[in-house]
Amino acid sequence: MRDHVRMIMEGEPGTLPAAWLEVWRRDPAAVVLVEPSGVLVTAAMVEDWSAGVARRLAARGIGPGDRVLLSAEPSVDLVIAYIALLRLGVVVVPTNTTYTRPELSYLLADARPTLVIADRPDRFVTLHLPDGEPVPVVLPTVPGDDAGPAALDAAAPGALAWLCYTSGTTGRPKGAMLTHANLLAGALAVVEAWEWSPEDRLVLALPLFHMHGLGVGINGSLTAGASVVILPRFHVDAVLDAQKTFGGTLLFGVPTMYARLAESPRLQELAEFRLCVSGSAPLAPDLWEQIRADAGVEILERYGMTETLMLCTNPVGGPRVPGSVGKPLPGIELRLGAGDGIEVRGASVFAGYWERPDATAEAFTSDGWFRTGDVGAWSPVGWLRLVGRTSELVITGGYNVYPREVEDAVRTHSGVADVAVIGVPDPTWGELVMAVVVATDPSSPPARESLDAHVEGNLAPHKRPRLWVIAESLPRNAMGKVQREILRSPAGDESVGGA
Ligand code: MCA
Ligand code: AMP
Repeated sequence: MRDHVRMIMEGEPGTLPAAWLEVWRRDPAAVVLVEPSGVLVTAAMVEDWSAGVARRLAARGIGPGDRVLLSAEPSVDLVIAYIALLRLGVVVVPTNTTYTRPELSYLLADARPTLVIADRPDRFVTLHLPDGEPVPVVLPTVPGDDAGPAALDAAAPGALAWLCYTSGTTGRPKGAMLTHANLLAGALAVVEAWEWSPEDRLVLALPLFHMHGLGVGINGSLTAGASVVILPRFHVDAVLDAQKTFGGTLLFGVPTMYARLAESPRLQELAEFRLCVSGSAPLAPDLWEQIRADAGVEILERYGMTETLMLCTNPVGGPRVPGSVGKPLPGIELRLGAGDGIEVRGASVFAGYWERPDATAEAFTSDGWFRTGDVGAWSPVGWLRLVGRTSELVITGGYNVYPREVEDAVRTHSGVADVAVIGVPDPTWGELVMAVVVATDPSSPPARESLDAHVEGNLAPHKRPRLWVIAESLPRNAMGKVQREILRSPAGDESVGGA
C-alpha cells in the first residue's frame, strides 16, 4: 500500500480536496493532467489554477453548500472547474451533455442550482429555475476577476460533494447524494485494489458526467497522485495514439468500447497498457476471450453503481475470470438478500436520494444495507457473478435507460395508444432500446420517422428507441402489468424499422 493511501485509509474520513492537496504538495512538479494537444499540467499548476477558478466563483456569490450543474465535454478546463467547485465546498451536479431541454428543465427544477457551468450555454437559454428566474450560465473557464479570498478546502467529510442524477423505476431521475467521505472512500478503494501509483497514466475517453469517468477516472487518478490524458470523446485510434504518445498505463472503458477496440487492426496495441478495466455493463465472456486470444490482454472486469461507487473487482495480480466481477473491494461488505438481490454496506455508500425520503427508505433494508437492484451468485471461492437485475433497467453502451422514462415520452405521440420499452441483446451495444407500440388507429400506425422525430425533442440520444415494433396489444398479467418477457420474442408483430 502506498504511503499516502495508508495514511488516509487509517485516518478519519477525509475529503477529496484535503487528500489531493497533500498529494500535490508532496510532488508539485508531478504531471497531473494531459491534454491530447500535448499540454501538461503539473500538480502546482492544478492547485493554483483551481484556486483561481474557486475565487472567481466566490466572486459570483457561489459558496459552500450551493449546487452547481456541470455539463461539458471532457477537457482540462472542465476538470479544473470541477476541482475548484469541490475545493469551495460546492455540491457538483454532473449533467449529461446530450440532455434535451425537457430533461434539463427537470434537472433544474429538481436540483435548483445557483449556477450552471457548461461548454454549450445555448442549451440552457430560456430555461428557468422553479422561481421563474433564468439560470446563470458560465463557461468552464469561469471568466472574471480573481477578486477576493475564498475559504478553500474547508468542507467536512460528511458534507455533500455530488448530487448525481440516476434514473429510478419511477421513470424520473433521482439525485444520489454523495458526501466527500463517500467519494474519497470510493477513490481509495480502487487506488488500493488496482495498485494505482503516481507512475500510472490513465487514458480517459469516458464522459465526465457519470461515476465511471468522473468518480473513478478523475477522482481515482487525483487521489493516486497519478496523471490522466483527457480525450474529448472515445475513438479507437485516439485512445491507442494517446497511449503511444503519452505512455498510457491504464485504460477504463465500457464493454462497447472494448467491442470497438476488438474490431480494430490495432487491437494488439492494447497490450501496451498495464491494466485495461471494464465496467458499467456486462462484458461478454466471448469478447473477453477474443481480446485475450488476439492481444494477450485479460481485461479486468469490475462492478459498481452511482449510489455506491465501486463494489467488486477482479484482481490485478492473479487470474481474472470472464463473466465474474470478482471479490468485494476493500471496505465493501456485500451479501445476497431476498431473491439473491445484491445488498451492500460500506463507507462509499451514498447518503440517500435528494428530497426523496420514501425512495431512500425503500432503497435500504431495515438493517441498513443498500439494495443495488442487481441479482448475484457466489462462486465456490467467493467470487461474484451478476446474473440479472430486479428492475427493468436497460444498459446500452454503458448508459442506463429506464423503460418507464422512454415510455412516458413515446406515449405523448398522438398516434400512440400504448407502449412498452424493453432491451434486446446486441453484440456491440450490449442491449438496444426497443419500443413496442400499440397504435391509436391500428389501420394507420405511426411511421418510424414520425416516432423518431417525436422522441428527438424529449430524450437524450442513448434513450431513444433504436427498434420500433407495432403490436395489436401489449401482453399484460392479471395485475395489468406488462409481461416484458413475452415481448422479448414478439413473433408475428409488424416491425416498422430496425437499428
Ligand atoms: C451514443 N449513442 C448511443 C449511445 N451512445 N445510443 C445508445 N446507447 C449509447 N450508449 C447514439 C449516438 O448519439 C448516435 O446517435 C448513435 O448512437 C451512434 O453514435 P456513435 O458515434 O457510434 O456513438 P459514440 O458517440 O461513439 O458513443 C458510444 C460510446 C458512448 C463511446 C460507447 O455511448 C459512451 O461513452 N458510453 C459510456 C457511458 C458511460 O460513461 N457510462 C458510465 C455510467 P445518432 O445516430 O442518432 O446521432 S456510470 C455507471 O454505469 C456505473 C457507476 C459503473 O459501473 O461504471
Ligand atoms: P449506474 O446506475 O449508472 O450507476 O449503473 C449501475 C449499474 O450498472 C449496476 O447496478 C449494474 O446493473 C450495472 N453494472 C455496472 N458494472 C457492471 C458489470 N461489470 N457487469 C454488469 N453490470 C454492471
